[in-house]
Amino acid sequence: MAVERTLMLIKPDAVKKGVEGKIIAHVQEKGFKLVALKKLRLTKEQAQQFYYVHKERPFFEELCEFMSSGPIVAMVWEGENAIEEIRKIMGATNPEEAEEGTLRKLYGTNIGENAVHGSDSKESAQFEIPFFFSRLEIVE
Ligand code: IDP
Repeated sequence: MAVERTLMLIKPDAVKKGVEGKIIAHVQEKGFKLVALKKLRLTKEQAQQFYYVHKERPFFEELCEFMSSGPIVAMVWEGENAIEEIRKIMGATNPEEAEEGTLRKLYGTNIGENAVHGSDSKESAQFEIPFFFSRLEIVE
């Protein structure tokens, strides 16, 4: 299996709850390596650019409002099959449907405010990582 990099965000709801450290520790304990990290606040326009693939979906406006409503934490994680594995660690989109022990079950609020984002494919990781980080900000 290939070593991959994936982008993960800790969304504003989880930052407000103060669980950034717990989320980072959880992913580290699963064996992944943190190679980039920053805290920032997106403007609504930046959130729209980041989520442009969802622009036709009914929740797009709500999602971009939420994602720009407060600070987030952006991270790049590295490891074997990282894209798919980190999606498993996150759990289902709706925290009510997420498996016990997943990040969304543990820390999510509802289907929109669901604590974390993770790239869902190699193509999305290739767009999402450089959206937040320059090459110099990713530690080899
Ligand atoms: P994912 O984050 O699990 O990949 P997507 O369906 O790609 O889920 O949706 C992207 C994000 O949009 C979700 O993480 C969630 O924050 C938000 N979202 C998805 N479905 C809804 C909804 O029905 N209402 C409000 N927000 C939603």
